[in-house]
Parts: sequence; C-alpha cells; structure tokens
Amino acid sequence: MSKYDNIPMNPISATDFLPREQLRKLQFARLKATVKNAYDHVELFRQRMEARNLTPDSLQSLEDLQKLPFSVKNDLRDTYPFGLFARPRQEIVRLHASSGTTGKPIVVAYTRNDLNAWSEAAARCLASVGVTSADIAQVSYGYGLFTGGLGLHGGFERLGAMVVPASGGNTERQIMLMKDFGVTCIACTPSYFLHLTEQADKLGVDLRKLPLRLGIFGAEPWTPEMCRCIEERANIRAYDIYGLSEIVGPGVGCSCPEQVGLHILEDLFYPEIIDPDTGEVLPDGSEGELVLTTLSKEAMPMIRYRTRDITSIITEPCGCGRTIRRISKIEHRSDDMFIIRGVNVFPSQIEAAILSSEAALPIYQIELTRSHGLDNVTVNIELNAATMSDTVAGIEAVRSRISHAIEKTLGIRVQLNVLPENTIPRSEGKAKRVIDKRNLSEI
Ligand code: DLL
Repeated sequence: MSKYDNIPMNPISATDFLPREQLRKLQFARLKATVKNAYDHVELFRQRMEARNLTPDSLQSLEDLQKLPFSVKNDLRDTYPFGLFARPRQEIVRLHASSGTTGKPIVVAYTRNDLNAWSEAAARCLASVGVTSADIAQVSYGYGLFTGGLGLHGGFERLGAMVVPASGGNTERQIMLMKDFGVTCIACTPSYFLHLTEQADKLGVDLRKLPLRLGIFGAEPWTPEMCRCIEERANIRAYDIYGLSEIVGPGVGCSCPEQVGLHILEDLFYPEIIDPDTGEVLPDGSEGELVLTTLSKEAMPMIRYRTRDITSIITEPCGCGRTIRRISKIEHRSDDMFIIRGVNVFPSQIEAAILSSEAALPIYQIELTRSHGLDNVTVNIELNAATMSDTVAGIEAVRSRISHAIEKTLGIRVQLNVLPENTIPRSEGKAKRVIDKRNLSEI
C-alpha cells in the first residue's frame, strides 16, 4: 500500500500542483499588486523604494524583485503598533502579535480576505498530510495573540475536521480529551508533544493505542532525530508546519508524506535564499537565510522580509507530485548561533547528538556563561527513570556517552550535567533551549 492510498485529493490543493510556468505568471501578477499596495499605502515601503528610484512599474519580471529593499523585524518595532498597515482601520478585522525579546511586541493585521486566505493556506498544508473532514483535531497551540492556535484552528475548520480548541497547558486534561474524544490529529509544538508523551506515561495512558494518527508540529526548530523519537513514542506520523507572524502565522509551508523538507505555498509566499552577511541572493540548493514576500496579503504586505531562518531551496521534484518547491527542514536561526572557542554551535546540533547517543528524551537546556572573555557552554540534560541508573558508575557511563556524542558532533568538549527527572522546566509552547547568562559587555 502506498503512503498516498489514505490521502484523498482535496480540490483545495489544486494550486499545489500548477505547472511551473503557470505558477510563475500567477506569482508575478500577485507580486505587482502587492508592491503597488505597499508603495501606495505604507510610507516606509514608499520611502525605501523612492530612495532607490523605484516605482511599482520598475517590476518587469519576477527577478526584478531582487531590486527591492529588504524588510526586517525592527521595521515592525520602529512603526509599532500600526505603522505598516496598508488598509484603513475599518477594513482590519483581526490583530495578532508576537512577543519580542525587547519589550514591545510586533503587531500584525488581517482583513477579512486575509483571514480567508490564511485559513485556506493552513487547510492546504493540513490536506497535504492527509487531514480530512473525518478527523478529530486537537489544537494545543496557544490561542490568543500568538498565531498558532487560531491559525491551525482556521485550517482544520476549513477542511471540515472536528476541532477541539484545547489551547496550550493543563496537560492532564489534554490527555483526557485526546482519549475521551478519540482525537486523531494533534497540533502543538514538538517539545510540548514530547511533554504530553511523558505525562501520558505517568498517567498510564498508552498513546500508541489511541486513535491518534498524526501530529502537526512547528513553531520552533526541531531535528529529524526528534521527529523519529516522537513518531516512535506515540506511533504517529509527525509532520512539520512552518510559519511566522510577520508573514501570516502557521501555513507558510508544510511537510508532505514524503517527509523531506517543507513545501512553501509559493503562490502566496515568494521565497528567496540570501547570504545573511552580504544580502546576495543565492542559487537554489545553497544554504542561507530565508526571505519571504507575501503575494496576497492586503492589510500588511511584506516585501523581502528577512526571516533569520536558515534553510535551502530543494530543487529535486517531490515524490508527492506537488510543483511548489520545498525548503529543507529549519533546524536553526541565524541568531541562534553561538561561538564557543572559535567553533560555531547551534542548539539543534546538541539535540541531534543527545538523541543519537541515548534513548533518553531530548529534554535539555544549554547555558552560556562568559569568564575572562571566553564563552563556555554547559549542557543540562535530564534523564528519566528508565535511563537514569541507580549507581554512580551507571550515571557516569550515560554522561560519558552523551558527552562523547556531543564532542563528536561539535568538535569541542562541553560541560555536561546529568539531572534527575523533572528538573528542567517544561514549556507549553516554544521550548526555551538556551539560557544566556553571558555579560556581553565583558570581552
Ligand atoms: O511560530 C507561527 C507558527 C505557529 C508556526 C504554529 C507553526 C506552527 P512566530 O511566533 O512569529 O510564529 O515565530 C516564528 O518560529 O521564524 C522560526 O524561527 C520558528 N518556526 C516556526 N515554525 C517552525 C518550524 C510562529 N516548523 C519563528 N521549524 C520562525 C523550525 C519554526 N522553526
């Protein structure tokens, strides 16, 4: 039986399969309308284009997009709260916001058409992994200003699935709902799902025996090793969904049953990969920073938005037949990286190493400290009852195995602390992997 036998084709997916030439025509028409909307209604975009002697008519082909200036997260902060809106207040029907690290959140807006387009985008993502109206879908992303809850909710409803709007938290109740309602599909962060599996074990609920068959995980970087760990623990297929508030929320792209990379809904979001240092556009296949341009947003068009997410465009056609291109799994952001003794380190490398060495749950936190101008990294990893040994020698053996795996991956030795169960705080949303205790003014 092929992995597509259980996935009926939904008419909503038609655009995923457009011939490339037709798709490019659609993209260009939408790009022109988007740039005109931004130029006519958003002062920041108009000023930046004028500074380069550009008008919307300067766009003669899709490639001309490269002439336009980038936008960045600070543009949303500098124009807080409503400075990037391209539509009058009366046409805006929803706001979302994403908490920044520097106090004020960034605010994003949607017209009625934007909300419809968003739920359709989320629905296309869900349809591509086989969600149908027969599914019972628990949405355990937070509802509220965060786009996760309401975004996935809209997608599932658009497909006609029966939605359980559980929101994040109250883990015991989540498990009860899953069991009592016969939930077939769950949407939450991968780290929260891992926590759900842990709690289910404690409550004596065997997730593997429930009707749960697939998970829609995203909102944070996670490794293929973590994906396999989740799939085995709950006997489900774990799919990856990507998005960011500035562009729309969840629904920018999603994996498919092939589970290699994520298809970007290219008719709605135009992807480019750039060198994060020079801003130069890189050819397909090269790793760099993902830049996205919205092609249908009315309330808040975004032109060449630098996401800080590191990925590459996959050029090979996908076995699922979709013509919209894929990006490789996003395992890190350009601002996630830290440099330890001259070596560039991403938290995801540590996660992969932990999971390659032990059958332990990847519950870990990375602590950065600085002394005498040198950065140090300490990895705290929690072992559960099954992996934790009763003897000091046993614990030391586990510690040494993980430590070696990390050293092999990073090429440097790090301090590793093995902690007992339940010492690292669990998150209901995005996991906080790195605690940065460095005083960065100390050099
Ligand atoms: O996290 C939107 C979302 C909600 C996506 C639910 C998927 C599911 P923000 O809070 O604005 O929006 O955070 C966006 O999260 O730039 C990435 O760094 C990271 N991210 C989102 N999805 C993924 C993913 C939502 N599948 C930021 N893999 C993005 C890796 C992801 N990182």
